[in-house]
Amino acid sequence: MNKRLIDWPTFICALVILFSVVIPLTLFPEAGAAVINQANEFITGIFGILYLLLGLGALIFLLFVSFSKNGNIKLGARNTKKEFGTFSWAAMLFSAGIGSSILYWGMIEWAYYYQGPPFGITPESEEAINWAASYGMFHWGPIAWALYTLPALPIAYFYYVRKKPILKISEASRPVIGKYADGPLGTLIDVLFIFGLLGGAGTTLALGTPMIAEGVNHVTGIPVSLGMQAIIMLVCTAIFAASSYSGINRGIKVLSDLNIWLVLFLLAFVFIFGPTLFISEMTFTSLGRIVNNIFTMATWLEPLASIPGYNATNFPESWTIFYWAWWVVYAPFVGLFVARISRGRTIKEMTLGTLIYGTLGCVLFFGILGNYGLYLQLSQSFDVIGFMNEYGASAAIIAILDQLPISWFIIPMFTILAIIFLATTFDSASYILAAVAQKRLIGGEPLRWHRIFWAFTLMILPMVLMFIGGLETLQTASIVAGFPVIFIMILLAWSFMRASTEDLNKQRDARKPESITIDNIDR
Ligand code: NM2
Repeated sequence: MNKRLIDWPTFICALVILFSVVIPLTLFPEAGAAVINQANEFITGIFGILYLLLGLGALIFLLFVSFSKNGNIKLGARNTKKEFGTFSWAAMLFSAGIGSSILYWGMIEWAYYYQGPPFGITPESEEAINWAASYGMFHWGPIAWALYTLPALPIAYFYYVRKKPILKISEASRPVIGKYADGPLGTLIDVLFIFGLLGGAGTTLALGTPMIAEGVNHVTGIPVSLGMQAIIMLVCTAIFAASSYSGINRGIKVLSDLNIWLVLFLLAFVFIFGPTLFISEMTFTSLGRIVNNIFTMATWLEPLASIPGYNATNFPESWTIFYWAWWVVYAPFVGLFVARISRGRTIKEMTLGTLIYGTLGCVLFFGILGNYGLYLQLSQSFDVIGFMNEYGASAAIIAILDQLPISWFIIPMFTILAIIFLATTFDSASYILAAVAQKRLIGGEPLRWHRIFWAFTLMILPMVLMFIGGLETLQTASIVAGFPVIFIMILLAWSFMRASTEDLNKQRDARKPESITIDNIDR
């Protein structure tokens, strides 16, 4: 246990902030929940526009970079081969960036939009149905993936082009903040990132645990209780802690592969044994609707909501802003991960690949799982909405699956898949948290005990909140914990542009063939 390797200021500050949230929430649960809800309303109400600007800005920025000179920079020397084939690369980035929440929202998000559509549309009307099938894909679409990809640019650039083994957000900000990266400002950036990720993980667990619990209940008959959910959380933690402990090339990779095969099976099964034609047509039509309306959807803030007497839907705050905040808190972590697996690709390949494969993957989930549930509702084979309003979303998800053939097999498989999906996100998250709270890595990896430490720390807040009955409060933790990460995102984009443009200019002026950028331009 090499204590000198730990970056103590970052480590301690992150824990102090975590406990300064956990302890008051434990002692004063109701007042604590009220404060969190107010902070949440304040941030989404006043600063919602910042999130939407960031989302749209990130997508435009990435498209601009991809087709600029900077996009041709290769991550590695000119003759470096791609470290991973495109299939495993896409599989790994998808498994790390997407957790069990896609099973939850992919299955049930449409039901919320169907009952509470945007743009003042009448609930449960045909128009509401069309938007219900499209909005989920939009919230998991190109803008969301642009938020994930943006931090990968500076990180990958420093790692492979400037050849500094950086696994810290503060380091990736160095071209802009200079030597302050080594002082309190650098620590603050890393701590805010850690805190944001803990909040994002809280949202994931607050949604995932009850769903897994419903699955376990369906299979074993054990009633869903606090104790049972606590055991589920602990089992999940043990799995991802073990995977993180064994490292990227073993546990993390094995789980990712398993994850992708199980997912492909589930999606193919629902597609073939569900309403194949309806699923295909609805997915295709929804894609067209998104392309047609992307700017309307990406900028809709319901400005009339502030006019007295207006019947506000709060749709932007509850959905688009909430989602962008959630993607933002995970983004630096996914950026670190994507950067790490992208050796041998150009910036353009990495960027467009993440945007395209990420979006496609999510379209498959929402298109197949979501439209299956929607079909059950519309064809009146099963009243999903009635069931959900009575028993809750998690139970409704399992009940939808129960309508499939061989559901005795599909439901346990879905439950195991949810656990693995959660684990493949959290194992890489604890790995990256350990890397960020360390001064340097040994053999390119953070210390093992340190990874385990963060695996269990990820679980503390959700566990405490579950016992005091605040799991629902935690669903919006991403918003409150992640607000400062907006500024870190801007810093990272700026940092990449500054460093890569500086190098390209230097190379142009010096015309030295051996300069790093020449070596890294893919021609
Ligand atoms: N995102 C993709 O819970 C999870 O699936 C992790 C969630 C940010 C909405 C990521």
